[in-house]
Amino acid sequence: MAAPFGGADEQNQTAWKRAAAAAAVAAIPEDCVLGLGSGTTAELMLEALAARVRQGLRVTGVATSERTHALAVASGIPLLALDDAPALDMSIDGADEVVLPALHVVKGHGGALLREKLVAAASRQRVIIVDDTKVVSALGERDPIPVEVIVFGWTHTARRLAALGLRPERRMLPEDAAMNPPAHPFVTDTGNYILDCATGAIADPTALALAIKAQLGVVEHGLFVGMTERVYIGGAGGVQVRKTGQ
Ligand code: A5P
Repeated sequence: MAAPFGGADEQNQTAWKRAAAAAAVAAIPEDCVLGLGSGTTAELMLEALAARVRQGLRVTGVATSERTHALAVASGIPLLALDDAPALDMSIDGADEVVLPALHVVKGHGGALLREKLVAAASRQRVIIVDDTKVVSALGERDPIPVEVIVFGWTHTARRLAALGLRPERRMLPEDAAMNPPAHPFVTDTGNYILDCATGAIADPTALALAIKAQLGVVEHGLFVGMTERVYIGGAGGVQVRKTGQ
C-alpha cells in the first residue's frame, strides 16, 4: 500500500530535485533575464529563486506557463513577457528524460513544451535541472514523446504520426472519482491537444524530431535536441553538473 504522504523513494526524489534546483539558482548572475521553466522541479527552482530575490538579487523572469507565471507573481519574482524580452541570458527548466553526454532531453509531460521550447530557443544558456531517475541511455526508452497538435483534425494528425511508426494517444485529464465526469482531453495553455507518442528507444533523435515537425497539424514536440548547455543532476551522492562537450 502506498504511504499516505509519498514513500521514501518519492521523498528522496524531491530532495534530489531540490538540490539540483538550488545549485542552478546559486549560479544565476546579477541582472539576469531568466526563462522560468514549468513542472515540479522548476517549481522548486522558483522557491530557491524567490529566496535569492528576497535577499536582493536583481532578476527578471520570463514564464513558460500560466502556472509558472502565477507562482512567480505570488513569490515576488519580477516578470517580463517573452515578446518584451529580445534575448534571455539563461533559462532553467526540468525534463522528463536526459541522455548523456549529448544533453538531449524530452520535455512536455507537464504539457508546457511549446512555451518551454520558445523560451529555450530565445535563451543564450539553457540549463536543465533533474534528479538522477531522469537520466536514460536513449530518449523515448521509458516515456512517450509529447507532441502538441492543433485540435482541428487531430485524429488525422495522429494517423500521420502513426505512419511514422509512433503510437500516439491523446492525453486526457485525470478523472475525478468523486464527481465521476466523463474524461476530458487535456488542453495546453495555447489551446492545443497533446498526443503522447510511444516510440521505444530512439536511435536518431534529430531525424525523428524533423520527421514529427514536418507533419501537418503538429505544432511542436517534446524532443529538445541540441538545446541544452548544462544539466544539474541531483542524486544520492550530491549534485553532478554536466556541460555539452563533456
Ligand atoms: C512541463 O511541460 C515539462 O516539460 C516539465 O519540465 C517536465 O515534464 C519535468 O517535470 P517534473 O519536474 O515535474 O518532473
